[in-house]
Amino acid sequence: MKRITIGMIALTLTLGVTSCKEGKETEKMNDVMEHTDDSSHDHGKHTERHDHTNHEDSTLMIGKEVIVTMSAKSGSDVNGVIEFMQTEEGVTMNADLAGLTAGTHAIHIHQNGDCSSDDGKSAGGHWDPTSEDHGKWGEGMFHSGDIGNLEVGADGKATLEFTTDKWCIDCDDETRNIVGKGIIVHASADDFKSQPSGAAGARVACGVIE
Ligand SMILES: [Cu+2]
Ligand SMILES: [Zn+2]
Repeated sequence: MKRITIGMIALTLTLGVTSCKEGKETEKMNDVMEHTDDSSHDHGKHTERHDHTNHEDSTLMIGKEVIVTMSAKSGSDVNGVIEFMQTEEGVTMNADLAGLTAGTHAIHIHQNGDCSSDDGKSAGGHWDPTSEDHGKWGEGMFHSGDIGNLEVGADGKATLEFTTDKWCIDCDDETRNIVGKGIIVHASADDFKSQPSGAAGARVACGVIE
């Protein structure tokens, strides 16, 4: 009996996840929820909250992952990978880089998914879908690509984990979709003030989010 119950819960969860991806399924689910609301007030409250989440994130692909291989630019030896994962909370970025000079290095998402030039300038300026000024993430105005700085030790390595709901992987909202953009690591630190890009110097690594 217990097993059957667990099985049914698992099935319900699976259906719930499917409806996150499909707008039509969400509509169907709304109908069911209205009905549930009539029959049981408490249960109705519970499902209402789920409905809200489903509606907002109807195009999010939970679990979708993009792995970006960074290429060295401007004569550097920088290498590594940056992984992006869509979760219900937003996108989590995990950067794992090596070959950097010790010190502070800016890292940003730039507007073009194009690393063809040797200086990385083919990636264009900072990704700024909401027309803000350059700045520090979470403080006043900042670009959606203004991740910040990496701290690099004597071994030339750096890791950074970063999560935000200002991004999505391949959703319908172009102010949040990071696919098709570039990611750049700079020779110097971002000062979080200078316009339009924080005076972070040469581009020492470039990757395409695709
Ligand atoms: Cu940059
Ligand atoms: Zn910026």
